Amino acid sequence: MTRGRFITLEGGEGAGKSTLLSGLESWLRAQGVEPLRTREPGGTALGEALRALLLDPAQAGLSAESELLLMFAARAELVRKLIVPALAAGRWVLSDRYTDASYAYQGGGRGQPVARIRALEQWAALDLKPDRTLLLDLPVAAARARAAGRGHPDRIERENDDFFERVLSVYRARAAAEPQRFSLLDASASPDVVLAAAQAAVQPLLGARA
Ligand code: Z5A
Repeated sequence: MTRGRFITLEGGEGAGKSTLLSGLESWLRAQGVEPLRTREPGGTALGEALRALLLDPAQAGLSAESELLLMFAARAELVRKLIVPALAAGRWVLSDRYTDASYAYQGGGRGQPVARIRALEQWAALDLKPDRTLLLDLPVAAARARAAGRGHPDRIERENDDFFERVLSVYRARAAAEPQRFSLLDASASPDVVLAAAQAAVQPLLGARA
């Protein structure tokens, strides 16, 4: 059995990940691939419960350490219960965010040490890396404008622009450091153009199927 492919989407708030995931999912189906779609934090019963807690504005005082550990608690479940079994069964997995988000938000945004996040990635997430990561790159002001139309901001969306600038700069640095895994997509383009760029980035993985 050929192992499935693991594709993750990353970017700041409102960068268009959900929109792109839907387009990518339909396109993959048309290519004969039935992907499993999931999201982080979330994707399992425990993960979704932790997501609700993590995004709840009532948890405004949550420490950066607790936030990091809860993100990885959700991820430990998702990796073991869903992602690894699916990949082993030959399925493709599409995830709306994954470990890069912890480096960007808890590392860049909250200032948690990279070495601590790396240790959690190795232990809690089994050091599982995506085959391809699509980074939706969008300036913070544009992301803010998109998010503004959505009503009640969650706990993390309430952070200030400096926080999101740090998040974006870590994402960009990670993409520059691992160009073989990351594809940087201009998220200010129209959804069709973003989807076409994502298809071009994923196409080589289709060709590599046995
Ligand atoms: N988080 C963390 O801190 N650490 C971690 O390890 C993980 C996560 C895994 C929840 O993530 C929060 O968890 C997130 C990071 C943190 N907090 N923040 N901020 P999330 O992914 O669920 O939340 P989000 O980043 O706010 O994503 P979102 O709200 O789902 O947005 P999106 O999926 O990127 O965008 P969208 O819903 O597809 O589009 C947003 C709007 O823009 C919508 O009106 C679209 O119609 C429009 N749109 C989409 N694409 C376009 C284009 N190309 N042009 C114009 N308009 C567009």
